[in-house]
Amino acid sequence: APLIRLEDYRPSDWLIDTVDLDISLHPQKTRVRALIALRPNPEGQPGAPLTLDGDELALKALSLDGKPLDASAFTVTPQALTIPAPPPHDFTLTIETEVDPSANTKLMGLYRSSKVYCTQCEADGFRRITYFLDRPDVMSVYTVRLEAAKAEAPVLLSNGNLVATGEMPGSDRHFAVWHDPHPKPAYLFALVGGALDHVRQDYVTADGQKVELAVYVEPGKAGRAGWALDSLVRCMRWDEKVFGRNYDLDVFNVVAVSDFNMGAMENKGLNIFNDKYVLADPQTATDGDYAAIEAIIAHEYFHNWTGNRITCRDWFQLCLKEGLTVFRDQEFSSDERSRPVKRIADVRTLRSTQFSEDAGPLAHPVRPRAYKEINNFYTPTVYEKGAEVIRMLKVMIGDDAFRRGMDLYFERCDGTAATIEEFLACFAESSGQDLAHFARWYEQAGTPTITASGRYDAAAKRYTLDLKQSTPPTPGQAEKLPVVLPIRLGLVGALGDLPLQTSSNAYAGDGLVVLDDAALSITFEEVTEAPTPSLMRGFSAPARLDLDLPDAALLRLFSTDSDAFNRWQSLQTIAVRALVAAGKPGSNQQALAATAGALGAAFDGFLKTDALADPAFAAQVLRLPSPADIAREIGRDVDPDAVFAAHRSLSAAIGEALLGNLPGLRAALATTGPYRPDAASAGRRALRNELLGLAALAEPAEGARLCEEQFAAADNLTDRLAALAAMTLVPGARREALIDRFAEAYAGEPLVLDKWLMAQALIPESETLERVKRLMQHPAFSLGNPNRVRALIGGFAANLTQFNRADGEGYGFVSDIVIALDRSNPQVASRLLGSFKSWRMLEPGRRRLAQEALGTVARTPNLSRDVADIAERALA
Ligand code: DPP
Ligand code: ZN
Repeated sequence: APLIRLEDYRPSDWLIDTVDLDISLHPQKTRVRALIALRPNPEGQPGAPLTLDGDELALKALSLDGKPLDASAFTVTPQALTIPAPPPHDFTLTIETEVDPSANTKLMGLYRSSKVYCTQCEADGFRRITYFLDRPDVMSVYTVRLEAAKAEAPVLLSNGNLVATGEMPGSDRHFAVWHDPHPKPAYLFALVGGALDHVRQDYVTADGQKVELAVYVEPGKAGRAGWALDSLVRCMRWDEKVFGRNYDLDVFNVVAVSDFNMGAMENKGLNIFNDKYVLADPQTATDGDYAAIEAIIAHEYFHNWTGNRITCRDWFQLCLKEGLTVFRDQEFSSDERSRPVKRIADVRTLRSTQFSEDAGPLAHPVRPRAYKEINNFYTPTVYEKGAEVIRMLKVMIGDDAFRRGMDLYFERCDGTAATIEEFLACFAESSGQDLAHFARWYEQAGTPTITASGRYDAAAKRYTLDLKQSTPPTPGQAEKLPVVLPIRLGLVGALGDLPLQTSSNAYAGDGLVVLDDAALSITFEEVTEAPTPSLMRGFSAPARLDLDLPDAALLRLFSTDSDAFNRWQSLQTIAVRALVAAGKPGSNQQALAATAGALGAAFDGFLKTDALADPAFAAQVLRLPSPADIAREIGRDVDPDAVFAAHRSLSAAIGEALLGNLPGLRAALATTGPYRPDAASAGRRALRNELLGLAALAEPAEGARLCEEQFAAADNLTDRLAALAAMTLVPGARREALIDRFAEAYAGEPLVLDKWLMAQALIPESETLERVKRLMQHPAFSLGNPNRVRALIGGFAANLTQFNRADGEGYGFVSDIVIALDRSNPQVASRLLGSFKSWRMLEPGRRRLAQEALGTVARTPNLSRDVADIAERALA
């Protein structure tokens, strides 16, 4: 496949001002008639040929300005329809194609999911519906007529506003016409047709426009759509208040479908969702699901401005909409819930997904410079690191300049397909700062390490902080330059933060130091006692911090730091340090016992005093970094079994230290009354269930009894699933019995059974591979449904010890599935292959076996571009 490069970008030679689609839905033979109005682009090449993209299309008819086009006037290949000598002026094309939605297992373009017609066009699915200039900088006004059998598709939806509906006389068919006045790229086109129930609500925007909101779901599931609708109303108000953004159509529809490659899609006025991120009731969704639905509903809604009204010039600019929109949804959730707890959760995700990507062969800049398959760049780097870059920008220029920059961006770029340069120019202007150096965050891959050390001169009352930065090489970028690192900091004394006084240029005030060179020394004056530095408060940059504080100083930060994030980080750092040391082969386990003692005592004291004041925070404090986090920190010659054993032993020892406290605390944390999904109630459940997991490790028999009791007594899925998860830590007949009870209780609930599949796939025991193979035969599993595959196979691939079995069987199993799945759904297959991204950090035996499995994939004939690209880059 050819490499597509940012530097080769050229404007389209042709533009399409309007698109009239007439789509007659049929399970196997859907007819699409597209009338497109073409115009030479003044910025393009005059007299250029017209090449329309296409993929797996059957062309049925083609006319130009209403007259059938002679066969000699155009050519059709599998990927394109070309008119070599088009008229040198405006003209129309009428293109008729036929597509088979039932045969579309790639879930790109038009397909059927449980009898519902739906579409997915980002990044390049529209070319699977009709021939088109399928690129985001071609923006058109769409009018869409949909026609279908009434019984099969009583509901017919597309983008924009509904302008007409009617029956087809003398037939069982009906139609609906939708018009979207906002020009948009083809990737935002959508349609839905099917028998669906819905819930609805009226909304009035801040500028007085009435909007009909609706959430459509499978028949019988309307009772589970309320939370999504409620979240939608809240995020619409929030965007008005915080970003001054109002909605701009008469309707806003959300549709849940059960077969979906991604989480959700922001099609203009018609968001289509993976049903996992819409459906919720206390019996079938966990607290985590409620929070995720709220966040993703908001994310897709926020795209209406950051993505749709202002879209991307080309796919290299993907982070322009994704990083920014993730930042916006994170801010929304922070305002709706607890800001520090949200930050901690987001940083956990960033480290586990993005830092690991950055450390391996699939590392790439936030704005990639080249790609073979754009679908492989919907990554944690583009999304999560992209959001971190926006967050740093806000820290650097301040809240006011950030808001004015956003306003300027909305004003200046509305209705355009924009670039990162245009975005940054708005903030350079609003802040008066030169952001040229800051822009390096978009170009340079890899996670910087900040190395810090401090010296206190008691006589001079002077504290000097030495800071250095370095970024390791990544594929294609051997040499790294310094990036702009905003470091929020404080100097913590016995009674809390000390005043900061310095004359350094790097000090921006308000506890912010900017490290933009390779090294920096900064001296604080009038420091009246030996301080403990608290660096990277709130995780002010997506970097690693290397600061050698003794455990006693970290424990002091835990009790006195004013920054909640660093309070949490302090104990995590103690745990990481001990686990990294103990997880290396042949290491000394003595140190681990000392750490278990120190952490156990800290947790115990914390739980006895202020944990109940903020249980959600306490749950985060008690949750150790995962074994995968430790493996990544070790970074080379990793033995997953040794890492896991160290982790197990520390967790169990901490559990033992807390045992005396457990019953009383769990009783005090029990929620009363019916289940409510709010953050405070969820926090109590989270801490209570964290303690359950520790109990299961520390005292398996008693832990198992508690799990059984909690499973039987619970009135909600959160507590029942937590009981199952804790029970999976305790091998034996009681575990198998609870697994069976769970399956019986939730038979007929595919989304709940996904969690059941995943909980089993994650069991860290050598029998798990056989169990997973057995579960593939279970009626709850299907290789054709992305959610099922991600739960069972994706779950197994995330199982550190079992995916990385020393005999290589885990690799062989997953790579075989990747090869099989690639024939039906390349996107899901290539995501799964991404599980190999950390193979180079393993010890030599596993490294060789993982490399062989990747090689087997790479040598398979007729691979999709998606899978071939990942295999090739992973091996490079
Ligand atoms: N639907 C995906 C998202 O919102 C891709 N745009 O991130
Ligand atoms: Zn998005």
